[in-house]
Amino acid sequence: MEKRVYDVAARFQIRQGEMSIAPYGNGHINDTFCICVDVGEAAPVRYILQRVNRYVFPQPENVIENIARVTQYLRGVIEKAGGDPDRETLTLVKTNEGGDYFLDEDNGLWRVYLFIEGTISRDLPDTPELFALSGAAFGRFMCQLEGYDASTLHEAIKDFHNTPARYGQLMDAVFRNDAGRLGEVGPELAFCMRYGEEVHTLLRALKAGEIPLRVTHNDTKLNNVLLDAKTGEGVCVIDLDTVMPGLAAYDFGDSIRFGANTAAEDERDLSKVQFSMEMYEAFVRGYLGEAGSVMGSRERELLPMGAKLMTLECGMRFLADHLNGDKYFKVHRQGHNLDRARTQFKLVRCMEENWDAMMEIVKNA
Ligand code: ADP
Ligand code: GN1
Ligand code: MG
Repeated sequence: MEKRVYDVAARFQIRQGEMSIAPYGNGHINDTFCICVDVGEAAPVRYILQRVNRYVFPQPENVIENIARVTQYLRGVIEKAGGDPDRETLTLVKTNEGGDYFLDEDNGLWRVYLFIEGTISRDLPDTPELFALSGAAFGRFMCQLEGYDASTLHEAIKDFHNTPARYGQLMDAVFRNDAGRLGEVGPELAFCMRYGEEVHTLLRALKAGEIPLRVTHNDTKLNNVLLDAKTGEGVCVIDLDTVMPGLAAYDFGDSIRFGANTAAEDERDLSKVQFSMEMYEAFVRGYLGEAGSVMGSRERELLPMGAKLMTLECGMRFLADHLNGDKYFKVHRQGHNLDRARTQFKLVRCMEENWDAMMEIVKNA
């Protein structure tokens, strides 16, 4: 590991002892490392060290401020409920100067979290039961933030889940054709263009006052919730970089697009990419079991639309990044973002084939 990562770790108030640092996790955005400190006890003490992605978050200081505020609030909620705040929410470890982040000589912004031990993070749900438990965790997270004052939050990424704006960004990428890849994406682009009207559905419902703006997570994929390694219960919702005002339907939808896919997000063999109604049903059960009581009937009714639009939106973002030359999402092979976009569009088609059943499950939950 680069010496520099060790130098950065030394800037934080972490336990003393022999230290090893290695890359960690499968996030697409930040550079994540696990710090392991041998403190002479049976188990090492671990931390998560991250360099926040400055291309994605142009003002990472604002992101840290949001996280410091939200986690402080969550600690209070968790304590009141008799829980363990060190385990049930993220804890920022202070720098030696008492700050929440360290800026390196290249203006890279680093932070450290306590490592939440005894948990697992999954890239595919093992069973419907585990997926239901992750649904419960995200539903609970939204309820925990019900009383939080949204006006204290910075907009970490402008128009993050504004599906019409994402559609517009894709069209901009097409016109610029920066990476010269436009010739490869004809069918995918034609697919997106069928949705020029439908992309407005949720934001129009918000504008019409049919559904509320809430404080939401905005990145609810399965590997952003840590589950108890023994019981599978959701322990802690992580990756709080995008906690901002948003829609329940988009949070619901992001979990579905990731976890009800029978294959990986970047699967090349599209015959393996199917929409699992069993996983969908399980997530609805877990999510509404926690959040259902605070949601209105129109808000519930629009959950399937959240799944479809979020999947389309994510596909459009992958496709736009492919056209822009892979600047946003981390890629590990040629055409990686295009492969990801294709799985999302296949899933949108599968959801449309299952639409009536998707609506019915939410109605009867
Ligand atoms: P990204 O924004 O790049 O997705 P994340 O914050 O989600 O970064 O972190 C990447 C991965 O690191 C997570 O999916 C999870 O597996 C692991 N992780 C992050 N924070 C913690 C933590 N506090 N304790 C244990 N594991 C963590
Ligand atoms: C990114 O950070 P990560 O890997 O959990 C992205 C999400 C996408 C997701 C697609 C800040 O999530 O919006 O849905 O990749 N996060 C950001 O896998 O853009
Ligand atoms: Mg993540």
